[in-house]
Amino acid sequence: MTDFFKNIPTIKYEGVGTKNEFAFRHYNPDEVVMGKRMEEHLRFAVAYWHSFAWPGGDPFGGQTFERPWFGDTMALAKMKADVAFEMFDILGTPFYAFHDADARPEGATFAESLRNLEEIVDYLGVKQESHKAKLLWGTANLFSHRRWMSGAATNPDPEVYAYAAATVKSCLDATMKLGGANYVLWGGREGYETLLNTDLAQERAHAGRFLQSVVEYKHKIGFKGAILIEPKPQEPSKHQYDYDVATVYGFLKDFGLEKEVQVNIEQGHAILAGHSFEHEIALAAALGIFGSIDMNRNDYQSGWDTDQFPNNHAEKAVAFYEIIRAGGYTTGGTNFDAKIRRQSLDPEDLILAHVGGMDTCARAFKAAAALFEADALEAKRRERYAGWQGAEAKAMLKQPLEDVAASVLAKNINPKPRSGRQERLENLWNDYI
Ligand code: XLS
Ligand code: NI
Ligand code: NI
Repeated sequence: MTDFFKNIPTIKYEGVGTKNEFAFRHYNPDEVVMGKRMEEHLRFAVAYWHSFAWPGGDPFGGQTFERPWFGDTMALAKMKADVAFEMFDILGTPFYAFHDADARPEGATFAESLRNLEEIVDYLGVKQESHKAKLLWGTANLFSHRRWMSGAATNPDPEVYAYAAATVKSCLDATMKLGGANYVLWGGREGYETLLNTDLAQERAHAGRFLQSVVEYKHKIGFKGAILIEPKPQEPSKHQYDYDVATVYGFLKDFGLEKEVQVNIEQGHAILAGHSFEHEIALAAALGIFGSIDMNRNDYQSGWDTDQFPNNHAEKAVAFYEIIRAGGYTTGGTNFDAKIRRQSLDPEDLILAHVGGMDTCARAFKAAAALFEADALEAKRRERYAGWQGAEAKAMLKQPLEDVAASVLAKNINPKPRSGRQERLENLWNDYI
């Protein structure tokens, strides 16, 4: 036991009337909604990097947090893991997620980094046995160290490609050993700063081959989890090749991977790409590649990925509605890829940020589930497309263009426009929020 969270109680559900800051108002893990416990629906995960590795810097200033586990030794890495699992226990979160670089000190060579990773993975494995939290996903940090500055799999230097392959292999091995439900690839530097020095076609081909080899390796070792790509349009690169869900789908098709790889969709990334979170989820579901989400919120003015904790349940309800329509998570979950602000120095801030985020999601989820179960919106949607249920309409989709054209003359077709009823549907939403 460390004393980092001393005097902070385990968070319990007390309901909306409570004045206790250290309690859930909406998240009751055991409450059954749509035939399943909330905990199993939401599958919350804590992100190791924001809560335990990030020092509180921004582009104008460095470290603001002083944590007793900051430093480069294995002993400190283990203290970090101890504190992390204490936080998972306090929150009751069933999952966590981490990059290699969050959990182990960087070695002087790849071999040393690998040894450090293996040692911390063994340590995390022992922790998992005596605590509730399990691994939602593992991933490799292929963006922080200076070796990645010109990309990882898309680096012009073949040695960096090799180093990236070795790193991802080690992180897939680690994820498999810890029983991870997924493995995530986010291509932070898989893109370019300027086209003036970039062979875009070659870089894209390397990214495709790299991903194929990751999938091949997954099958070789028998990893049963899902491989997930996390789309993001830019930041840190000027342009990232995994721009958004639609771009990733085209990329997967190109390399024959659309049945092998799904997406991990992040709210802030959707906003940066000029989409809504719910659009990205709905599109991924429509394409059969919805996997998991990184839950956070972006500042709508700043133009970068601010990774704030969600606190607007009405906004998140629309996203959860799309997840429910998609059939919910299978291997995926709700990972808080969110960090407290750099002035939020106290251990309490770390806990209460997650409490608020979990409550926001639970409230959003319950509203979305109630609307879905009432079938109010879906009934209207079905009604809108009802014309396509007729045999003639279905047959038309098989006909050549000229036959469809001829039917307009033969039957004197003269369509009558109908209201899309947007405002009425928006009002309907408000009844549930
Ligand atoms: C950064 C990404 C990152 C991934 C994991 O913007 O969201 O945190 O989720 O590498
Ligand atoms: Ni993310
Ligand atoms: Ni992000």
